[in-house]
Amino acid sequence: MTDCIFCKIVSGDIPGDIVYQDEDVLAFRDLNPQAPTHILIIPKKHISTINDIQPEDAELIGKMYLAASQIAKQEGIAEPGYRAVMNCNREAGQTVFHIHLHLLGGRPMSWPPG
Ligand code: DGP
Repeated sequence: MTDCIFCKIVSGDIPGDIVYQDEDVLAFRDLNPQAPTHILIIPKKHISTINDIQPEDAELIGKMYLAASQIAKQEGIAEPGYRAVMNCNREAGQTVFHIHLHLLGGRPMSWPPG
């Protein structure tokens, strides 16, 4: 997608503070962090929202969570705990329409979220 910010980070057209990547998944620090650790984990393939995930994407979505687990260990937040959350559409607060798993940690989290 030519007008997608996260596709531009995948292609290198926009810089990202990259903490992890493999063939299918990229992870970089959020520009506007909401916790001491705030990393976005995205598929390199453009998928706009959770609603657009197809059955053939199942392995890819699993790889995003495997990356989350690995990055959490790297960042030292695996044992104390972290949140991995994906917003879908307007009412959930999605602002970038390329799916991304927010990995948040380094402080206590409240529940339910606002
Ligand atoms: P969401 O509201 O769930 O769509 O989250 C979008 C996140 O993306 C938000 O926390 C800010 C972050 N973000 C937006 N533009 C950029 C960017 O160009 N670079 C980085 N690193 N993060 C961005």
